[in-house]
Amino acid sequence: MIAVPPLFSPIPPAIHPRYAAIEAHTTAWAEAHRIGSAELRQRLVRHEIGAFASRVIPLGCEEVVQTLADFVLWLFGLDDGVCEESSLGQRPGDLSGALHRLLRVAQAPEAPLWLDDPLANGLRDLRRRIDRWGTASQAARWVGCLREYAFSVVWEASHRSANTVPDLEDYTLMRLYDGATTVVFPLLEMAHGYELPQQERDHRAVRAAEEMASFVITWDNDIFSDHKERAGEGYYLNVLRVLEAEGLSHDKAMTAAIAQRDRVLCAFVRLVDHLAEVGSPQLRQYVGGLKSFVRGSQDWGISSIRYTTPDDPAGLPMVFSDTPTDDRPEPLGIDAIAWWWDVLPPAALPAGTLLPTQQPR
Ligand code: 3E9
Ligand code: MG
Ligand code: MG
Ligand code: MG
Ligand code: MG
Repeated sequence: MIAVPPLFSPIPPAIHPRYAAIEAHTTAWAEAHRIGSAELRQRLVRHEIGAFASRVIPLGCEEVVQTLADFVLWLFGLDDGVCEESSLGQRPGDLSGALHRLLRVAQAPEAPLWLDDPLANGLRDLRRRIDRWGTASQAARWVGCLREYAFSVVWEASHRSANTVPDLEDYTLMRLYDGATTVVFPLLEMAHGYELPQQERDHRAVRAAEEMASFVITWDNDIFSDHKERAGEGYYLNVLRVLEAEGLSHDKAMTAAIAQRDRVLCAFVRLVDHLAEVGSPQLRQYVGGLKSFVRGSQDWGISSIRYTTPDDPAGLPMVFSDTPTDDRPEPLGIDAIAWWWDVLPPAALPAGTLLPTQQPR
């Protein structure tokens, strides 16, 4: 076991005060909807998914936090139960069909489709609650995000079926979607009862901020879940495995992955702080939501027994660090995401730097 050092996080932690009630309701929801096999469900309800949602949305409407918690449990029912642990996950074509049927339920919850399928029924319930708390366009965006998640897990399944590991370029692209981060974004708005103006939603700087959040959240997941994933029986895929396949030792892969997420996290904070200054009040709230999503995932990632695995301890850190291991302001050298650095505001001058007109004579 190689211990994970404390990772850099400049974002303060927070948790919704109703987290215990939310946790209990999510357990009851999973039982009522029979999400996953009895064995998987028994594992999932111990992973503090209610606390996770409560950290992601610490100040929002309780019903939306509850919807997020139930949705994340549902996502693990799908990602663990269908994509990673079932034979469907080895058959990308068939998996694609199964996901298309689920997407139809999300899109047309009123149609009596697949009424004997627990995942379909759970998704139907989630869609009804999204309609209740969100606008029509937020619900449509949620379905669209679910579709991009589905598309990327089919790509992952093709690597699983061939027992291959993608290169870093392909993996980065896949991971922007297969960590199910984009499906959470519409709930960040719904929890606070606002809608981002269309021009801002589609602005490339806002898209860059969302993608940077996805990158940090999934790289952090890869680092914290590596122990659990490596110890599992089947195929696994995370950034450490990708970097090891490119020739790095486990140690060097860990250092490299941490440096990558540190650099993106530095860029993310610089970008969202700038957007909060120049954007609408809604955008200011939205980037606050992205920050809470990043920090909430970090706090849950180091504490949930899903990752700490007490019977075979993962050696995860108990705290976060104030200093990045790498804060270089240049792109990472991954072509698909190099454009993120084009939308960054100019780097702040280091404290104490004199402007040219202030030079002492
Ligand atoms: C994550 O990747 C898979 C998602 C379906 C997990 C659902 C969680 C979220 C939407 C919240 C944010 C995302 C995270 C925590 C990555 P993976 O590596 O299969 O997750 P695992 O927990 O097995 O490491
Ligand atoms: Mg997965
Ligand atoms: Mg997984
Ligand atoms: Mg509504
Ligand atoms: Mg993982």
